Amino acid sequence: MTAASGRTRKDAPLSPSRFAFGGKTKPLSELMFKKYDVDNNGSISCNELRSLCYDLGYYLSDDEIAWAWTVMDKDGSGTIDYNEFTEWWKTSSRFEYLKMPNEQQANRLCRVIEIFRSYDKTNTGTLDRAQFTTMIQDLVEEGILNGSGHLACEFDEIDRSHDKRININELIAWLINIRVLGNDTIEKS
Ligand SMILES: [Ca+2]
Ligand SMILES: [Ca+2]
Repeated sequence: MTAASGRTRKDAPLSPSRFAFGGKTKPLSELMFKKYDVDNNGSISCNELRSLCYDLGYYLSDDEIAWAWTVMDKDGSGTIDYNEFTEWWKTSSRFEYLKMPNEQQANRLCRVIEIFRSYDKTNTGTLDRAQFTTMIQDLVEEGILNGSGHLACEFDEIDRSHDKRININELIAWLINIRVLGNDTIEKS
C-alpha cells in the first residue's frame, strides 16, 4: 500500500507550476526569439543574430553572418521572422547548418546563381514560373539537379513569400531542403 502510493507520487507528472517560466510550456525557440529580439519589433536583425550565436559559443564574422542570414531568411523578405527562426532552431545541428559553404559547394552555388541570373533579364532578383521552370531544366542538364525527383518540384512550395516569383533566398532554401546544398550533403554524393 505504502509502496504503491509512493510509486504513484513519484511517477505523477509535475504540476505545471513546477516548471520554469511560470508554468507556461513555451517552446525554447519562442523564448530565444523574444530574448534576442531586443528592439521587440517581431523580427531578428543581423546584430541580434550575431549576438545570439556569440552567446551560444559561435562567433560569426561579417561574411559568416551574411551567409547565415541568407540561409535563415528563407523567403528573402530581408527580415528573419518568428517562423523562420523556429524552423532554423529546430534543425538538428543548427550551427552546422549556418556554416559557410565549402569550396565545392561554393562553386556549385556560384553556378546556380549564374544560371538564375541568366534568366533574370530585367534584374529583379526573381524569376516567374515559366523562367523558373526553364532554369530547373538547365540545372538538370548541368547535373546539379536530377531529372526525375527534382523536376517534380512544387513551385508554390518553393515560393515561400507567395508572390508568384522565386527569389534567390527561396531557391537556396529549397536547394538546402532537397540536400543539393548543405554541409553534410555534397561530400557524400
Ligand atoms: Ca524572412
Ligand atoms: Ca517568392
